[in-house]
Amino acid sequence: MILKTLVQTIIRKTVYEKITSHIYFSHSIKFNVVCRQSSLSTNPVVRPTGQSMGRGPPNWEWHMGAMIFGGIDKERIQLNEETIWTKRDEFTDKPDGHKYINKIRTLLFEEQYEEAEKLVRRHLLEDRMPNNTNTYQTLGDLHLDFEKFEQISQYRRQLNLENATASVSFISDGVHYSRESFSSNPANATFMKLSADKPGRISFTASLNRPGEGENISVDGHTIIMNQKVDNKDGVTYETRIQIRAKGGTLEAKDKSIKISGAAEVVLIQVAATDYRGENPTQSCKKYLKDIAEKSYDDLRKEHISDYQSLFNRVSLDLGTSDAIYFPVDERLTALRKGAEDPALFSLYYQFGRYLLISSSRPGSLPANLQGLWESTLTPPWNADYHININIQMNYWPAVVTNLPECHLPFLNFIGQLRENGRKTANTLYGARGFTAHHTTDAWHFTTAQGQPQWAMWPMGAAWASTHIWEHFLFTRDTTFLRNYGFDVMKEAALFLSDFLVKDPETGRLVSGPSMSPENTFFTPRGNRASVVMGPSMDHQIIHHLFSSVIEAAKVLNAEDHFTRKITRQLKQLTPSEIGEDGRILEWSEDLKEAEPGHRHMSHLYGLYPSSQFSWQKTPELMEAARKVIEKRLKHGGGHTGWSRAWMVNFYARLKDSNEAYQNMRALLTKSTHPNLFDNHPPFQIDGNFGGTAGLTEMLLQSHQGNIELLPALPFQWREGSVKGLKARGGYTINISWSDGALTTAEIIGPVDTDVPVVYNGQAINVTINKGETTIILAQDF
Ligand code: FUC
Repeated sequence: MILKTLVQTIIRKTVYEKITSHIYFSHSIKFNVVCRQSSLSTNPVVRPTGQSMGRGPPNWEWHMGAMIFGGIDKERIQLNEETIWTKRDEFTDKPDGHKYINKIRTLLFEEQYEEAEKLVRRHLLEDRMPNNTNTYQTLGDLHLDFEKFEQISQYRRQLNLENATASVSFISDGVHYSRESFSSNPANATFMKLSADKPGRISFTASLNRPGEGENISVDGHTIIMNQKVDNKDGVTYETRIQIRAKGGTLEAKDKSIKISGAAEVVLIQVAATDYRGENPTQSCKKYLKDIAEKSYDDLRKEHISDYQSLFNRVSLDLGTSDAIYFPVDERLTALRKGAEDPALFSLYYQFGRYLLISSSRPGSLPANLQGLWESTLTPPWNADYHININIQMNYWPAVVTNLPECHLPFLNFIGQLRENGRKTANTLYGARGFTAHHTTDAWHFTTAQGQPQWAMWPMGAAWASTHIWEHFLFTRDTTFLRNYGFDVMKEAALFLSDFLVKDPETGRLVSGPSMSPENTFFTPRGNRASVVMGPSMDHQIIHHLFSSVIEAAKVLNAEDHFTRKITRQLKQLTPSEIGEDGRILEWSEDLKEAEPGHRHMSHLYGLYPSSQFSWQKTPELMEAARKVIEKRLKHGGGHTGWSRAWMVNFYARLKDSNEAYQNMRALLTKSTHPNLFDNHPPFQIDGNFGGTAGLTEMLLQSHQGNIELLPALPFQWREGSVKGLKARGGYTINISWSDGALTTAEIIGPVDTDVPVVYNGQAINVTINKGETTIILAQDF
């Protein structure tokens, strides 16, 4: 279980408007999110198993989080456990889909889009509304009710990213009160210590609640217990326990709460578990509490910090500083909106993204969902599920480049778990082998096509996700992982694509379909809006990425066979990305008129990022055409969701346009970021945080063209700085320093003896790396 502590201003606008919250990071507390008044949050808890999936099945672990609101008289601690999922619905593939596939294809080739879509709805898509699927939910709230504090001063609420602890402190009637919270991965528990600098001053009533139906709440000695089956249907059964350790004072157990009076210090310990993986939640909770029964708060805190820092400290980033660091985060964001420069706010945002990933994705846990795991309601937007047509992939873009490969594993493992259902879906809907998944899934791994054609008719989710396995290998060179797990998954995803491709009767090339370009629509020749086509560009770019990855992986593992030879041939016949009359990359294989030119998805630029099929060296015309796509999208209001804006940053970094990359990074912070730095889709959706962290990395280091490129898109606003510990493909660790906007030194540490081309400012040099040694490169070497 992980525990990290994240201070969050309330995301819900109505609530936010009631409070004036200030969160800031200052120079002395460079990585603190600090607020002056109420309303924040804490976060998750994960337990790493230390196992690579290639070395056997992972031990399942629980993963919890919390959000600390920081109220003075009333403290609310909103609790999360990553496996709290409803299970209302089973998803079933339409049974006769495969019988209609060829008919649908023929209609699409004949440009009879309307008729094709009718058949798609009737025979391929399970019809349901987007918010009518299974849902990830909050665990509930721990409430601390204090007697009224008088004469409050020096209120401060902060999240310290360097040690993943949240704190609230203030002075009342001359007494200094503080509350410190963290979620501990090694301890499988969330802690809050309440203290005061005068004895006997801690008095409050602790209670639990959940906005669900009929929760069972009871008190057993010093412990409050709450449990229930979520949704009263087939959802998981959960339990949470709050154990109270008090120094001095008295504890009075009530029916459903505990009253603490006159204590010198109180430590609250929260544990939680569900039966998602078959365990008995009560037994699990008791075990977690028993395992830490002999440990002191200080020891547990040390253990937590050391666990967290073993990941967090791998990367340090300095983009320069300014007086802004002495102000709260919300004021800094406001100042940024008004045009101020604040380089340290970008490095803070960057490390916040790493903090969030460490806190929501550890080996053995479920992957980070649309809210990471910090969902505060029973009815989250899009069910806080796993959208696999951009969102979950973006969650994992920063994982390997920012030196957190362990945090990538939950996603990589999850892809493999889609296979069982995905095989059935591939066969039933398309008559194909291999496995497939559509635009979204959940903790129960459904893979069927459900909803409207505009988002659902897209069997590319598993394929895109599977490319992450190869990217993981490129950065880690973990051949065991590839051999024992990754290769099989990639190959099976590619098998589906291989069967799914058909020859376009007009061009003779291979095209994919029925499919669509997430989630855009076009006007048909009859003037209607439609989305389903043969050959959307993104499909072909994903297929190119996955097929090339499988072929390369087979070379690494010496596992070339009939299938890899087949996809090598198919790759050559695949329809390439093409440029339309207006100079933009075509989104669909025909030059169709998009209904929403400012659409948030820019799927046909997949080849620019996250894939690397477009480059200035090899395909400059596609790079120019990609730029034109972005410009048109932006001109028509694109980039309006957090993740869309974050994708822009990555695109511009790949285009090596430092100014546009920076301006879009600024826009991400000024237009799509809550005062606590959570991404604002709107509403809160965590992908933009992760996409922003990935994009910033991409501005400083790239390694997708067979070389290591230093500072490919460094904006002049970050003219003094350094970064340490980034990862490049090939398994290199890279440190870079710059001054006055220009490289000063770079250090490369490689896992093997080799030569590697290093590029800076358009100049390439060949650098010899000795395994494990640091090779220093100076600006004058270029
Ligand atoms: C995709 C996006 C939406 C949203 C949803 C969760 O469908 O198009 O903007 O992010 O996922």
